[in-house]
Formats: sequence, structure tokens, C-alpha cells
Amino acid sequence: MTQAEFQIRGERLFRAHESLILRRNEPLPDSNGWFERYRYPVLTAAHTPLFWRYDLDGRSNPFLMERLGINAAFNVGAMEWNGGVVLMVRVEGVDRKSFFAVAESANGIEGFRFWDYPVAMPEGADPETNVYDMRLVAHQDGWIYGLFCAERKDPAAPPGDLSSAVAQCGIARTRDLKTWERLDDLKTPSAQQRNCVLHPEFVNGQYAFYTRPQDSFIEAGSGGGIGWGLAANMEHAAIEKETIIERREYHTINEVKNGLGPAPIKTEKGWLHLAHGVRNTAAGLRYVLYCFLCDLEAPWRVIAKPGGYFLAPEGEERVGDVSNVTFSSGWVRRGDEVLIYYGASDTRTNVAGTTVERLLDYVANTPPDPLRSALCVQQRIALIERNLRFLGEKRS
Ligand code: M1P
Repeated sequence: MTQAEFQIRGERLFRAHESLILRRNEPLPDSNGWFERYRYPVLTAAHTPLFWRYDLDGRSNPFLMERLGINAAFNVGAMEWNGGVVLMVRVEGVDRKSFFAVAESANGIEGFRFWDYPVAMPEGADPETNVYDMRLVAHQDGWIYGLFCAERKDPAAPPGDLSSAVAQCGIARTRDLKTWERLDDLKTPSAQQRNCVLHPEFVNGQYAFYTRPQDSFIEAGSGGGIGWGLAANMEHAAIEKETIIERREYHTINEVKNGLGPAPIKTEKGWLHLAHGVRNTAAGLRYVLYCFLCDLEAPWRVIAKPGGYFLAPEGEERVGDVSNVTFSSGWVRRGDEVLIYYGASDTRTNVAGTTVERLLDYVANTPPDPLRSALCVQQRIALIERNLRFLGEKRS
């Protein structure tokens, strides 16, 4: 490649990257009333800075090739930051290792730009192979905590088994999202943990955690759902008693497993939750998002839970590295507005917009799953009868 060709290719790459970042986003009109999806993903692998991927020096990279490719940008933590929104992105290299990086936007729906450097997360005493899915929480104690999955090869795996792994909850804290203090991994009575989330307030003077106990790396097994436990401190957080507060159920959207999404949003009616539920199909696992509401004073008590899913993979979202997956670990409340960030098929990050008022209406007035076809029909007939009566009254 000549110097001139190198220059032209470089300019083209930078122009395309800039126009991707500056692309305007817009809400899509088709909505069931619960939320509005936005037209474009807010983050993809292509949003990562070119200087993270290319060696930009023609002397050491005469073909202007990527030297360290990026595969995906998904499953983000989220919080408000200086009047805008920051996402703590799970960035996955082409080498399959994930790491964390901050992307910032003024309005939370477009214009996300990565900070120059990814997070250099300190390793713990037992270094993990992979880290992912950070939930960001600005806790009442003044720290910002990041809880994430820390994955290590299973030391008990027989020779030749290079897939078995152990997932635990890694914990780190920061004040500026740049410098992180790594704390001990969360200790619980369960063999493995993923999707652990810190409750933003003290409960009975203790730190409160949502957990997701699991028997093995993939299978929740005897881990019955989303757990809850208290720990005296964050430096060596240890939960002695883990209680399941949101159970998995046969023939529902979370039959195989579930896990909490972001930390709950505090409202006057209770703690609003977003979680993912997983069921099996002939085409593999299907991950959808669902909502529930917990008591304000007793955040471990579920007080309302609509039946079925809230948001499921649709259109292009359905296809990716792990297809048929929607997964959320971040949402942001800005006044009454709520921006829900969700990973689509373990590949990209999408956003949907709604309001606290709509979410509260949704959780309070969507009937629960009655768990049997016959009862579902009765539920629907009740709605039909109400509607036909109402329409009849309107016509007469
Ligand atoms: O591949 C789908 C998701 O699988 C895991 O979630 P869970 O522990 O609930 O099965 C996580 O690895 C998540 O990152 C991923 O999106």
C-alpha cells in the first residue's frame, strides 16, 4: 500500500467511525405502550475507538490492518454522569476475553463515545480469566460499586475439559469510574454466582445483595431463582443466609433460569425491577426481560409481577453471537423518564425508553401468569367481556 493509499484508507476509516457516532437515533413508532425501542443500537463493536484496534503508524502497519479486533459491545451497566449518561460496557475482543470500558452520551440515546482508555480493573488474589456484565450502583455509603461476573477455569475439571468454569461475583469500587479498588469476591453459600446486584441502600444497617445461585457454570440447577442476602461490609462481603425471593416456575419465561438486571429503581409504590428469564426451545435458550415490584420497606418481598415477558428479542436483535437473547444490566432514571439498555444476542447494545409512571402502571395492572392454559383463557375472556361491554356502551 502506498503512503497515499494508506492516508486515504485511514481518512475513510475515521470519517465512517465519526459518522457512526454522530448518527441520530429516533424512537420507533410501533409500541404496545410499555416502552419505545430506538431505531439504532447505541453501541456496537464498530463504536470502539479506531486507536483501540488499529496500529495507525504506516511504518509498523503498512496495510493499515486491525491488530486487536473487537467482537462485541453489550450487556452494559448504566448511570447518570455529569448530566449525561455513562455506560459501563462489556467489550469483547476477538480473542473472546471481555473487559470493561466507559462510553458517554449527553442524552443517553445517541452519540455514545468511549473514553480513551478501557478500565484497567485490578485483579484479585485469584486472577480470573474473564470479567463481564457489570452492574453499576451509586450506593448510599458514597461509593460507586461495580459488581460483575469473574470467571475462572474450574480447577476440578478433568483433563481435556477446557470448558468447565466457575463463576463468582467480583466486586470493585470507585469514585470516578477510572480508578478502581478491587475488593474480595462475594462469598455466599452457593457453589457459583452470576448476575449479582447491590441494592443501593442499606437494609437494617447492612449491605443487601441480589444473587443468582447456580450449581454449575451454565445450569442454575437447584438454585431456584433470584436470591437475597445481607453482608456486614463490602471489603470482605459474605452472605451467610441466601433466600430465594423470585422463583423460577415450570412452563414460564424463566423456567430454566433467571437473574436480576440492573439495581432496582426506587419509586413511591415500591422498588421497580427488571430481570431476565430464560426458557429452553428446540432452537436453544431464549432470554427475555421481565419486570416485578418489591415492597419499599421490605425490598425482598415481591408485591406485583406481571405475567410473561416485558421485552423479547425482535427483528435484528434476534441474531448475533448468541441468538435469541435480550439481556439488561443497566437502566437510568432521568426524572420520570427511564432509559433501558439491553444487550441484543450478546453482540450489541440497544435502548428503549419509557417512564416510571408507565412501568408502575404496567406492573400493577398486567395480570400475573396464572400458570395454566385454562386459567389464561379465563383471564383473556374477562378482558374481552370488559372490552365488549365498554364498546357496546360507547355505541349505544
Ligand atoms: O448468553 C446469554 C447470557 O448468558 C449469561 O447469563 P445467565 O447467567 O443468566 O445465563 C451471561 O453470560 C450473559 O452475559 C449472557 O448475555
